[in-house]
Amino acid sequence: MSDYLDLLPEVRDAVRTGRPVVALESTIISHGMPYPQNVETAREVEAIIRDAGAVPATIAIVSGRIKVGLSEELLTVIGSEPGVVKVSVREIPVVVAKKLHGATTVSATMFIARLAGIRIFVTGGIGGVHRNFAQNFDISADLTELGRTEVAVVCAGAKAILDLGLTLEYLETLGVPVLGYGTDYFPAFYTRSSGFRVQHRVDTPEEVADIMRAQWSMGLGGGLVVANPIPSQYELGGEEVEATIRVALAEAEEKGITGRDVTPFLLARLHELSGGESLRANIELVKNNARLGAQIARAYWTEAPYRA
Ligand code: PSU
Ligand code: MN
Repeated sequence: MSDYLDLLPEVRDAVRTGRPVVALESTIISHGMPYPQNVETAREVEAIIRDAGAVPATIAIVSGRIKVGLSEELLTVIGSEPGVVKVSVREIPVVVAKKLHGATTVSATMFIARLAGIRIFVTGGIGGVHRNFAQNFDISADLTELGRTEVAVVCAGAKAILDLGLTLEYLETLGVPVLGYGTDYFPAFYTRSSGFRVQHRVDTPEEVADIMRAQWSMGLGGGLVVANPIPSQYELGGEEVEATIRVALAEAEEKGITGRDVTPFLLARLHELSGGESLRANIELVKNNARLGAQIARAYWTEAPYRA
């Protein structure tokens, strides 16, 4: 594993001694938000995790080396250089062997976090089953990875650019627990509720940590989704969001955008069409998730009997 991974010393020490560590993805930085707000947000999110008593570990690939924990300098490289590849699990071996720069999605970040011994990962929203699935067959590799990799993913649900009903169905098929944090409904990223119920509600970080321990110590594999709604003061209007999404989806179709370019295209258009409103919401929900992720990491590592 050390053939490919570079852990920052702080991250390595924390993992070795069983102190709380929180993984962070980098596609959200490179392909999910514009520069320079992306790098600024990434730094602030790391600071929030630190203030809450955990060690942040932003994950990315730099010149083919898998970095677990990024220096400020590398964070800026990933956030500003144009040639950074969006890396889901299937791109990891290619980007490593070709010694390219890569920003990891939820799926790739989960895989690498697990390899490094990290069990909690904070992001904005997970990928899922796309709308019009019967035609495009587009299901994010994030879901596959949630089905097989033992990492808890703290997110604000999944964006309404997706088919959230089908996304929840598919998570059920894969055996992935979906926990509503302080809510009975699956959040829709910019809005607090998608209208779809989650099966289980939790209200404290300790409850989440107990479920993680129960799942993994009995040998049930796979991840968990901790769905944490955007704070209400930052929530956008559901109908406006839906109208904007429809415009962006029609444009994507017209331009023939497919594969891994779909999500970044839609996100960028939403930011533009909403005049920056959606970007602000996006930033605030990630920060909110970072606070919760650090609390869960502390609850998990203080009494975790099970080590990576
Ligand atoms: N959802 C967001 N913002 C993002 C992403 C998802 O609200 O930036 C990114 C994440 O990195 C996620 C990826 O893992 O998009 C999913 O891409 P795809 O739909 O191509 O699997
Ligand atoms: Mn896809």
